Amino acid sequence: KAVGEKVEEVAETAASKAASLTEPPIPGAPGSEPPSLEEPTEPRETPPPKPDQEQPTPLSPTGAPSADPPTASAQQGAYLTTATGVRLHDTDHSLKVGARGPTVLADHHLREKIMHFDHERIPERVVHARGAGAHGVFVANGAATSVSRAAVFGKDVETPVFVRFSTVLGSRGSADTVRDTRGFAVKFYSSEGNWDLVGNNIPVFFIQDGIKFPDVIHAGKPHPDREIPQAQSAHDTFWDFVSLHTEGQHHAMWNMSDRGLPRSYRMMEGFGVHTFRLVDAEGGTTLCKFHWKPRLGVHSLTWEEAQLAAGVDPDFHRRDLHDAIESGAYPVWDLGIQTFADTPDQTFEGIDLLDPTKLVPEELAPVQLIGTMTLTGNPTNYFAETEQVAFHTGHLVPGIDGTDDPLLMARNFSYLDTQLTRLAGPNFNQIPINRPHAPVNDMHRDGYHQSAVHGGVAPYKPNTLDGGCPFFAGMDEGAFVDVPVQVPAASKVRANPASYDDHYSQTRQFYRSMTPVEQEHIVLAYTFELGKCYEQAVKERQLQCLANIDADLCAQVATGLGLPAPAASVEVPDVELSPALSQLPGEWPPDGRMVGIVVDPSGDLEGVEATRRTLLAAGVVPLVIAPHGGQVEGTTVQRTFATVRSIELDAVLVAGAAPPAPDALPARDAKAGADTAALDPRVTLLLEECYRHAKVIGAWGDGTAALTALGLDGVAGVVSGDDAAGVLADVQALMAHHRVWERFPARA
Ligand code: HDD
Repeated sequence: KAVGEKVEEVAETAASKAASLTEPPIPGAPGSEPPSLEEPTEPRETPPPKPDQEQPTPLSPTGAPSADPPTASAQQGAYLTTATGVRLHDTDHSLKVGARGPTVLADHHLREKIMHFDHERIPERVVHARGAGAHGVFVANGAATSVSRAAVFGKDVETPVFVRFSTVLGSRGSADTVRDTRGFAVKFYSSEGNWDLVGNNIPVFFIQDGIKFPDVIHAGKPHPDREIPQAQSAHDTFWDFVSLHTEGQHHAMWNMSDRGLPRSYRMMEGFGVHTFRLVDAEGGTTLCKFHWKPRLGVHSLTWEEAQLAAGVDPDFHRRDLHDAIESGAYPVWDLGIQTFADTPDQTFEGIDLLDPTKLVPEELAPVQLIGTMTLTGNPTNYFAETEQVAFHTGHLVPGIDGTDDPLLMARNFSYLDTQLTRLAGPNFNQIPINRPHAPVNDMHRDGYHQSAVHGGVAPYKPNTLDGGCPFFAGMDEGAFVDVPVQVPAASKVRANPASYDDHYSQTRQFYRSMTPVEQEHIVLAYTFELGKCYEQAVKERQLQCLANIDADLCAQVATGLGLPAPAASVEVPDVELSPALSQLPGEWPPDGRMVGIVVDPSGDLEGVEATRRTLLAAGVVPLVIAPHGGQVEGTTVQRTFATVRSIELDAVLVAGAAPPAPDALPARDAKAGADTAALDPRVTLLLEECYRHAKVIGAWGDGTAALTALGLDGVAGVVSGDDAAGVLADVQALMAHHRVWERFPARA
């Protein structure tokens, strides 16, 4: 047909369509029903499906339904293709004029492959860039239903979760075991939409007002002129900041304690930090703080272990989490809440609940357990899940609300904003890992990376054209209805409440609540960090802060720095100690712990097998260690001296005999007075380090000679005996305490 004819045809079709749309009667036409001024209350017919809004329905990248789950839909079909689905027969050779080139510009596959590679990296998170993720499930015990109507807290309700643990200061490729705060962010894919609990392993924060966040982070990040040091606070700008903004002293104290060096992500507490507001079914409100309690107890590395791990195994925490989940030693945390009456002053026992630099001691407000989280799955693809997951403090569900904590308010702005750059546009909630499992029917449209093909024509309300869809929900249909909280009339000011001025009483409370060995670690940490500062004025100002916290702490650090200890410069109210702040003492299950077993062909290999079986049955991972890989008389070797280091082990056993010194390696005395000439020096190093790091050491049969040679007989936490089973039983009992605390000079 001629073009003119076609145009005519299209115009006719459009006219007849328009005519058909006028039936039934045109509103307002003579004889028709009077027009309705109301938006319809029910859809006239089911609105067309909106592909991104039917989570988790699998979709192909074009928005068409797909048989594959969303995360797998990236790879379909058996053949290698271009990004547009054209099958390829070669991907190793660019298209050239003859085998020696030149390469031709017409090679689309080459250009597409290189273009995509060139753009694989996205900006790393401005903080918390280094992280590890895992999938799991949260099961509520129902205890919170009296204070919150959130479906996620309903008795026995199971909610899928994705968790991301992280360090704060380091870049994405930095070491895991640096001294730093750890992020503990949990995304609950609840039936009422996503709830993100974006917390840390420390219950207080550096600053009281989010407007200072860029400042504290700039102070903690590497110096801009040299871009060092990486991933740590041991430098001038950090200590300059916290000694001037003394509200940061409390958080810094936690960082200097063993909490700054977790043994594993599985052994960290988590805290929501802010006070949140729970809303019950009748609209009643309760203030609360969230706590994650690890079933394995809180456990930390020693400073030397942390430093060794940063070199020997920079992925220490990521590996630990992955291996534990892979081996079925699923990490478990109980979620708990401290609750407080929602009084107008929002304080509890004199503690300002809106001040994020303050905690509420558990002795004053016990943590009530409301559910359990178990991590059961590793990510399939780190970029797709761990890197692209986007948390946000504003992702709340009905029954859980925020408060006016000025830090939280700034966070509510920041977490949305940052994703625009990091995930390149406003549609990041369509990325599979961020998609809610609840149905989504928002009225957002278009934007970069829009992957939905929205149906309907009226993304506004009220509307008649989409039959009034989407509809508003009431409380009964699970709507998030804002609590009408009273805000006292006041002038707009740039100021803090007077209660925010006390920067030291809880810092002192923390230090004085520690056991002697924990206090010793704190002293050493301050001494190290300030020893790394160049500026005398910074060291002196921080010593002044320490003097305000505790005179003895200040004196010890000052001695280490070779500086005079100042007297306190402010009056600090004394507060009751809180033993719950200490990580010690306690007994904990051994799941996923590592026990090294040093073997030699002349040793007790039957005993090794029995030991392995007993450990595996107890959920502990046995690692057979020998000078070479392969097998030792039929026993499979898992680590050689080249691939093991003490940091990996929670205890070490010498099985019947220790490998002797090989001719090729010169023997050396590792410990004064020890007679280690006959021992393989790598065994000496391993045992020496395990001794220094206060790990349980055991040996049986002739293996005990190695302990004698090292002068370890009769030392606390060193077990020797005739048979493997007896030694192992004692070793397991000692491991329940995490470390042999008596071995530290200060004693537990
Ligand atoms: Fe934050 C990431 C935790 C204060 C701004 N923060 C981030 C993550 C965690 C926290 C765990 C990593 C999330 C992930 O794994 O993707 N942040 C906290 C806690 C805070 C806190 C417990 C205080 C109680 N944060 C805070 C403030 C601001 C931010 C006051 C800004 C005003 N935080 C961000 C951010 C990040 C972030 C820039 C970087 C990447 C991201 O958000 O998604 O928006």
